[in-house]
Amino acid sequence: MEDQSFPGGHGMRIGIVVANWNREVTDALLEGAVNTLVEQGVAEEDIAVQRVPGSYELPQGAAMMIHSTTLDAVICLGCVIQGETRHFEFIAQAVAHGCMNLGLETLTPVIFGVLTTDTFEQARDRAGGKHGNKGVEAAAAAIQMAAFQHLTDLGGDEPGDLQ
Ligand code: RBF
Repeated sequence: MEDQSFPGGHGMRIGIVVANWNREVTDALLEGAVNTLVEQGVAEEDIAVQRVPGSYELPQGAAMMIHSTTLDAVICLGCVIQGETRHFEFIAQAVAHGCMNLGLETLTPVIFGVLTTDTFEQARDRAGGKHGNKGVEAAAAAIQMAAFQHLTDLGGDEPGDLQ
């Protein structure tokens, strides 16, 4: 991590929900996310991974995880590719809103790690290709938000101190 004051994930318990659609891409996102969590100090046994059929099911899968186990954050990983029909906008909007609403309702950080691209190639480029791996960024966001929540739970410093 470039940011030396990045909080680190020691002692955190993180859930990851992964969509099976476009699995080549979502597996690469998962690998990037898990590697980053471990690099940042999250114990492998504290990373819970669950699979759902498609991205549309991600918020529900995340809700099930939050309500069935104690988690510091949940990462939703998926890949929605623009097709010839309007499914793309319905699915992408539903997942984005679902993740946001779940995070606001439960106050468990819910991280949106869903690629929404025009082509499969654009998605691959962002899942371990020339544009990096968005799973890595999702994991970093999860740790940062979990640390933010711990600080506020303790009534501690201002959130701005977490940069
Ligand atoms: N799920 C994805 O994660 N990515 C997609 O690109 C995707 N495309 C879909 C296209 C159509 C026409 C349909 C009906 C579903 C698609 N899904 C996709 C699956 C969706 O997220 C969900 O799993 C199913 O609609 C079942 O609720």
